[in-house]
Amino acid sequence: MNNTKYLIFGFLILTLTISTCKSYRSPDSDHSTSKQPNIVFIMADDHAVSAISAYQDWLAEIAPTPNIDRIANEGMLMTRTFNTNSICGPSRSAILTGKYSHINGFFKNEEGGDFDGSQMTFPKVFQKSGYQTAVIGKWHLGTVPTGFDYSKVMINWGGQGTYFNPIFLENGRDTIVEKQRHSTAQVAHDALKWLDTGRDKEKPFMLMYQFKAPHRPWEPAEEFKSLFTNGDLPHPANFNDDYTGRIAASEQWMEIENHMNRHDLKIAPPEGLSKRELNAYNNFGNKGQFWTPNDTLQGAALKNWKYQTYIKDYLRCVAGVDKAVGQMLEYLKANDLLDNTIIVYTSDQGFYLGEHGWFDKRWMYEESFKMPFMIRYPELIKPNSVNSNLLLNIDFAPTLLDLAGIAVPKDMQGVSFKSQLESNKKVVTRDAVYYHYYEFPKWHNVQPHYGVRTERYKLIHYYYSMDEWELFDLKKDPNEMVNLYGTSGTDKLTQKLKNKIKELQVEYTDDMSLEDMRAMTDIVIERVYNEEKINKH
Ligand code: SGN
Ligand code: CA
Repeated sequence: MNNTKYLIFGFLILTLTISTCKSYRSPDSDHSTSKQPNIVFIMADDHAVSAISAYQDWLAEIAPTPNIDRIANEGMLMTRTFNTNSICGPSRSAILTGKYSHINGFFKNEEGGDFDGSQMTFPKVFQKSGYQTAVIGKWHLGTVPTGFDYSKVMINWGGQGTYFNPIFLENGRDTIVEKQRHSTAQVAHDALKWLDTGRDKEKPFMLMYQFKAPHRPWEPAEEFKSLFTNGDLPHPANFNDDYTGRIAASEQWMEIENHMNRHDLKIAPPEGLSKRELNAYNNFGNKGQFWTPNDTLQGAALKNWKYQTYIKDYLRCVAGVDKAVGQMLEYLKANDLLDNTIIVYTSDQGFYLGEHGWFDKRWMYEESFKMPFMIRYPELIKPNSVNSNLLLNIDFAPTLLDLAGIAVPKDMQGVSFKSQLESNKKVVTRDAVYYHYYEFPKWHNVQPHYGVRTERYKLIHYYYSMDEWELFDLKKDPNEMVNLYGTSGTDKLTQKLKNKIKELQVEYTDDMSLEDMRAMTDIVIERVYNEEKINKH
């Protein structure tokens, strides 16, 4: 580590120490425990807004999600919820702590170390306030979950978990290989079991119900494989983006046409390969190596074949999640818990379903920056409500605590949007949201960048090994194809947005030098969870 890295590290540790030293108040004494709402926080992995029919986006008719939609139809649909760093672990850490990545310390998925579970998180606050807490399913934060009365989280494949034979760690002690069910069905089974027999029914509960699906490599359960077998699905509008005027975008490795591997697209490997050969066979394509399943399939036809294989498997995985959400809603209803339970549906971030020709996430472009978010709580929220204010994943923690009548720790950077759920109340809303992504070059060669998004405009700075800016008018160019940065008549607007970035960087204490930001990308700290270590036990 050079001096800069030490400095950043010292800064992170100091921040974490300060934040964990602050105390929080217990719930209002007149707020009787029995009346406190339960929470079911449902989170999928990489579930794009466009693949949820409640959003009425371009896939709505083709791939309906009736169970997930119920949460929105009977509650409120948020149309402008964004994350602070569009990648799994960092988004999950931001959700748990209510703080940006540079404060909670988990800013990269790869080689950025593990989540510091000793810091304050919203499940811990619920637990200290008398709630029964549990996390079941995907965790992906390395260290053992803290703040939960019960945990059963996937730990294989670097904490990603697998669709089949996933390995779970139960209560930080027991390793269990689940061979009977697909990962989504297993998580559903375990969550319902905990609700039914695992918890103390005298206390309110806060359950985090978290799926691996529909994450890469998009392996649906057998029962969903018959979906979408009648012909091709449509392409998104900017499927054939050529990245003109956007240098960072032209350098990524996440094109459906050029960077999907054989395993992604379910090409059966030849028999008799060694483990090493099998890996090489499966991963072929990741770095742009050309392959085709059939010598006559080339060019646009090959790109379309890859896209169809991908999108169909992705949507079949979504169908599995939708079913699991339905099972949860049915359980709550059958057990008279539906109306006193706040139900949230979200995803750690969005995803590209062919927009810009891509899969994966990471960018501050809308498809990955945006998170689905919907919330059902009839006590407060009218059915079919829609909220288009600018919200962030760091707001989830304060909002859920606030809804339960629990004081929000003062050092959380997010703000409660409880008042926005009560439609008759005047609310103060943000005029801009701030974003910062650090991981590079793994896995998809996406330049570290930060930026700001207002209702209408977005300004992004790619700063790691280039110095490039992008400016978009989201009203005129919702697909973010035309970079207006440096074009005539945009100087004033650009300056205004740059000032806003500075203002938010100061507000969130992310106002370090570019050199220090680059040093964060360069940090190498080994992760805890990996299969080899688990196998040694
Ligand atoms: C894996 C995937 C990547 C993906 C990261 C992060 N490759 O490494 O495509 O970007 O996870 O995903 S894979 O070949 O192993 O599937 S995240 O959800 O954990 O952020
Ligand atoms: Ca994810």
